[in-house]
Amino acid sequence: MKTRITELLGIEYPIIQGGMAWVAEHNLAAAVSNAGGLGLIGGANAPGEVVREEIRKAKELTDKPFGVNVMLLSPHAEDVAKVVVEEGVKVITTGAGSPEKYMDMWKEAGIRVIPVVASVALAKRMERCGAAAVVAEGCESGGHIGELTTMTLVPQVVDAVDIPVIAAGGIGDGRGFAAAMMLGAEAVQIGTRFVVADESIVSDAYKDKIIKAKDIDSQVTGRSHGHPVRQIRNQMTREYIKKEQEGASFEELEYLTLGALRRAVMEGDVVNGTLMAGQIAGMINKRESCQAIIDDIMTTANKLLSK
Ligand code: TUI
Repeated sequence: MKTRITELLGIEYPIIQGGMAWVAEHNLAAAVSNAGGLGLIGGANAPGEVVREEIRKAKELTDKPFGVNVMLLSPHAEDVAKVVVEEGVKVITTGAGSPEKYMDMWKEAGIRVIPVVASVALAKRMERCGAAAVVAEGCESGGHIGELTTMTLVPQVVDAVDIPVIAAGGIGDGRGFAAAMMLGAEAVQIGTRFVVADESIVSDAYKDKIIKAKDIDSQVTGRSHGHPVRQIRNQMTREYIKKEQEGASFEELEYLTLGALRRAVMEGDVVNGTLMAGQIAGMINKRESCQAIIDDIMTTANKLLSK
């Protein structure tokens, strides 16, 4: 299947892996790229030198294109923004903010910049400052989210910009892929289904929570301080939301989640850890390789779209 995104990025299938904090490290990114999609290394809150090492390790595992996600709320975003240029990364996605101040530097380096947006206004601004495409991410996604659903956001962004649009949020199989194409998207970004991939380094306990999750098992924390995060409900989310309702300060809430994503991913702490996952978790019921995931999505999507 060819779209402007497959052409732009030199990939076989229009599937991009989400740049998930702690989860999207070099093994997963390389596996997705080797399977014909675009793998991404998630910069998250990591220092520039850690991201540099991740990029170098990914290069050892694949000669296919891969990208880096720069998380703009990170205290190291500026450093990471420079490291990606120095390491010759070809594609950057950004999240949780506007990458305007880095655009000139990245474009001069010939990098294709694909900001993740949650509104039409930001999509238009990104097109004006030279983005090659945008990811329109609905609030079905795991992690930090905006207000609109994928079904409403994607067609509005498609109508508002001329650059290609990648749909994200609540897409985990060939039906979701086909639906996104119907909304005018030219690729999809998938996160949660890749969290449970064989090549993902995420703890077994975290993967099991996604596999066992039902449709209503995700919850959004952090609405009270403007940083809503979707994750699977557990003791931590219950305590967090209770404290939010009691009017706890941002600092107190932050303290509750300090290092919690790392604990979930690396140590399998599914009780007090942060289990970021999208609403699609209820539909994900097995572990498989990245190749099997991509093949399954494309086989179903091709059948549906040729009907
Ligand atoms: O960035 C994401 N997802 C993420 S980042 C992350 S790490 C984190 N952990 C806790 C708190 C905050 C971050 C986990 N998941 N997705 C892309 C995304 N970007 N979703 C929403 C946005 C967004 C929201 C508002 C982008 C821009 C924006 O406003 C910018 C502006 O200037 O208007």
